[in-house]
Amino acid sequence: MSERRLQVVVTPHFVVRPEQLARLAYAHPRVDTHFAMTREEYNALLPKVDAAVTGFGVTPEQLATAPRLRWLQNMGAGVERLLTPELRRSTLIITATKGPMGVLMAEHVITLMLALARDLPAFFADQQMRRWRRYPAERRPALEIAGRTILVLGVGAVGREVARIGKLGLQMRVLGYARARRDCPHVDRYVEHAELSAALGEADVVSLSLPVTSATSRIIDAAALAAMKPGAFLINVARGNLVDQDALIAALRSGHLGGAGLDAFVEEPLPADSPLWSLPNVIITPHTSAITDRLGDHFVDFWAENVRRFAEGEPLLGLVDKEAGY
Ligand code: OXD
Repeated sequence: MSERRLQVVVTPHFVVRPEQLARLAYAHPRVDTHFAMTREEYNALLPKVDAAVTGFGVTPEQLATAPRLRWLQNMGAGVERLLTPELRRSTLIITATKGPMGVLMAEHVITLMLALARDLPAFFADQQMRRWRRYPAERRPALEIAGRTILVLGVGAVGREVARIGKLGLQMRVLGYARARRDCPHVDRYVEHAELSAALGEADVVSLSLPVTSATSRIIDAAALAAMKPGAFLINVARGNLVDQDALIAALRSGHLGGAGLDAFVEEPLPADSPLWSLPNVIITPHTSAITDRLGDHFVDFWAENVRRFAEGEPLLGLVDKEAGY
């Protein structure tokens, strides 16, 4: 008797070219892949499929009318928007694209850190003016990174790579803050929640690579910012809501923080009237820390491997703990 064929719907993603996406059609011989180019096509297909590789998510109404649906592969890493109360309560398996972005995003963290350390924004401003200034009196000296301390909040796929490059490449001392896995060989010391304030005071650079959950929302609040070492840098490539943005602006304006490298904001796109745009010690990138020339390939390889595993009944990659929220 032949086994039932599995039906999977796949939605578009802006970094994945159609020919890359098409590779999913060959993920497994027993899987029929349906590409839904519009939300309407997706809505029409959802009741007929076993799984969805989706950027659209599933509404409670769709969940009620999709009897075959067993697995949802989120296209990105963060699932805070996808995880509706109904999905949390459902028996659906949810996976996120955890892992492939680790190195890419870590490269962005390191770029922002070094750019702040060397005060590249000031040099770019001079370059715009065709101005050759080696040591203007008002400019702080470049910060030497070797031997400095980085505190990595969230030692998952991204944080591990930040720790690795920081430790092995830049000779930094690495502190790690992680809820569960504490096995990164490049972290010199893991800190408990109760030690976080003290660790913030030890770090020259604080880098956020945490998911946003009820436990981590505004983990960098006014008190945490006040606990940071004077002149330290904050790097955020994760989610804007990890930080009290108004308190951050105040800490940057007062000079308590030396600078911030921000790829994630409370409101995105960052509104044109946000004071962050005009702070000289801030580098802004528009939620692009993972977007490289190879991201589309990484995504498709990950999703195709999970489709294969789904068809073979093997454990899926990037499993989301619905209780924990990531
Ligand atoms: C993600 C993101 O969650 O793009 O993947 O931020």
